[in-house]
Amino acid sequence: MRIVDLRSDTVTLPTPAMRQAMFDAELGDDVMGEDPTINRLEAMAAERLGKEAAVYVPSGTMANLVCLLSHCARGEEAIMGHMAHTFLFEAGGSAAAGGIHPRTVPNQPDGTLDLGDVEAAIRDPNNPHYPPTRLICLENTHNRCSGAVLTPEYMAQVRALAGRYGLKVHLDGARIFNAAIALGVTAAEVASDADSISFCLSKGLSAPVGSLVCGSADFVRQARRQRKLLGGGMRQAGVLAAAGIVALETMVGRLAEDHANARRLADGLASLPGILLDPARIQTNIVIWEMAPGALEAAGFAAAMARHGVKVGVVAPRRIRAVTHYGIGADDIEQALTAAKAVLEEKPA
Ligand code: TLP
Repeated sequence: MRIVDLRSDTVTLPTPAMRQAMFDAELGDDVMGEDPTINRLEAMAAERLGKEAAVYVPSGTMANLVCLLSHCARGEEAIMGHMAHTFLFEAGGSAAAGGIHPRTVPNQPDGTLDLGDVEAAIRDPNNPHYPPTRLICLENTHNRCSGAVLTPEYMAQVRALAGRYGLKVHLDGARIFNAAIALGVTAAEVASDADSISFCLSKGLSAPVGSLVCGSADFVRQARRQRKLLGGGMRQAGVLAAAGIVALETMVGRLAEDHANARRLADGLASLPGILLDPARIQTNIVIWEMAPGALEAAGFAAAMARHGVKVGVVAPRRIRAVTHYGIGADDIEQALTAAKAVLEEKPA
């Protein structure tokens, strides 16, 4: 049976061109600034994101942590959504490694933070009872909000608010190219109102390893120090960065296929009794839905789907996530829909 793995776009494997580029990569000691392949990838990333500089790090988690550590000192506060990846899924790294106080405000279903909520969360800097607010963190696309896209107009409003209070803006752009493709703008436009951006090569772009942190030259100098502190200086890692260069050169445009497949999946699932999903909300490659009251719980549904060769992720007792990516075609979406229909029919009335 063919296995259709929709658990995450992190499961993507490098393309043959990436493997060849890895084999051929020119290498050096990156901690000494001498890996030509990493230097090239960093220059490309900075150019694509419209920033002065970039630094290559091992993971999206480290990319966000390096940014938070560069912006905030111990005891300072970072505002973020209650469903932000930085808050939910990074092992509390900003607090554990940086003593940074995360202050959550509710994520709206479209991934935004209400500007009134953000403003109300900003502390009075003259009151010694409070940790000083330093940073506002956004996520685009928003993982737990079903791949929702923040618009450049919204980002500009957050930037203006941050500017009024002297705060910085960090963008977790793990899937920034999905956002750019969905909006029909460049990644630089999506990133233009952020002081720092992290983005991943090893999700929809299919490289095996690595993320980039982008920002001003000064910011990236600090980020490089934080990367070293965290043990992320990787020496001859150009062997990995080579795949990242191929990813940026060849894998961005095709993300539109993943978005079309996600929409097809969402349309099909929404028509099944037992699944609660508004397909119009699916803008990129992440489809999250609720199991209706009376239908199987998420864990039971995911286990039954796996018996039909389709892997999905359980994100809450009644909530499931499926992510489309390189290697998943229209046939696989059909297999997933056929499996879902069969599983829902299997359930005794
Ligand atoms: N997300 C993973 C899991 O950790 C949930 C996934 O399968 O989606 N920011 C965002 C928005 C992310 O979705 C992720 C990974 C990261 C950061 C962290 O990237 P990695 O896994 O490279 O540390």
